[in-house]
Amino acid sequence: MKISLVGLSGSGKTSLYSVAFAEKSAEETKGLSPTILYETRRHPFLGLQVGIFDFGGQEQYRKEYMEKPEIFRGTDILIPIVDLHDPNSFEQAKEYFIGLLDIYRKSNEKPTIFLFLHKYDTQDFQKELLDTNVKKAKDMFLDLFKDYEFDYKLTSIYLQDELAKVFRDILLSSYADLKSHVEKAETQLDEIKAKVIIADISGNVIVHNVQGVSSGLTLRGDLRDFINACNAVRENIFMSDSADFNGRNEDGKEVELHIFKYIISVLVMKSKELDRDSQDKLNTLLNDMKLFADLIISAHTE
Ligand SMILES: Nc1nc2c(ncn2[C@@H]2O[C@H](COP(=O)(O)OP(=O)(O)O)[C@@H](O)[C@H]2O)c(=O)[nH]1
Ligand SMILES: [Mg+2]
Repeated sequence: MKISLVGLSGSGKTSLYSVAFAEKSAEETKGLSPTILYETRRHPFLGLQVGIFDFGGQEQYRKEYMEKPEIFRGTDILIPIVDLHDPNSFEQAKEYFIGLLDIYRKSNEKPTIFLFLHKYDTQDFQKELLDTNVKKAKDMFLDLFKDYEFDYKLTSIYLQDELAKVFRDILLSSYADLKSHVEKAETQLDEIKAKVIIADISGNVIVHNVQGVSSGLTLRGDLRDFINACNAVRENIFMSDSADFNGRNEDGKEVELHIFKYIISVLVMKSKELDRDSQDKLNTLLNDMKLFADLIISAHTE
């Protein structure tokens, strides 16, 4: 699956990638240097290789791509980015996007489009101006993509958890039934009195009810290592596609890991025996995640 991030220089493409996928904090993006020509990164998600193409947006490069439209081809999801802090750039961004749509029209491609109205925050920026710019951007850009499967998002790297969810939902959008499972899991988690993290085997957090366990989509390193180690045992020693692991200490702290179909992991942390109701709900959740894993596998083999 190819995701292309496109936008003028400085609109925030590399920052978006870094914060959502590469464990960077928003502050750390301040020193990023402009992308030259374009950069490609691969990110595994639910067993798929997701390619992320970050196209440098400076004028000279934009010209080059327009002359070499092949590099945009095969995009499944196009993410045009508008910098809400820089309304003077809107007109130029619009021209750029129109040029891109022209390329897709000529090659008969119809990527799904998610427009990011980006830098939706008041970091060194006035609230009133932000609202004005959102309105202006909506007026200018929303009509542009009406022939496409289209949605827009207000995004900011300073809202890292929300941003991770935006990308998660975009990545899931290509699998019809998966999203409803994730939404169901989200409500189930609220009712279980234990800490639960649902992640894929590469450590992309899909749903959780614990603060501070992820940075963007990426699960904390120690927990990721734990999942990796258990996954190796599953594969090399158990030689089965699913397995459960359990650890506890004298104080009654417990960690439970369930791996389903070498793709989904559910990590449960508790400090005492769960009440009956929570345990029932956890069992329902685990069953549902098993199903979820089956669905992913069948989506891949389709
Ligand atoms: N306030 C704010 N600044 C951002 C946001 N995203 C990126 N930036 C800043 O915008 C500048 C340019 O970002 P960069 O990712 O290099 O843009 P690119 O040229 O499109 O790759 C950096 O100083 C970032 O810190 C955001 O959501 N909010
Ligand atoms: Mg860049």
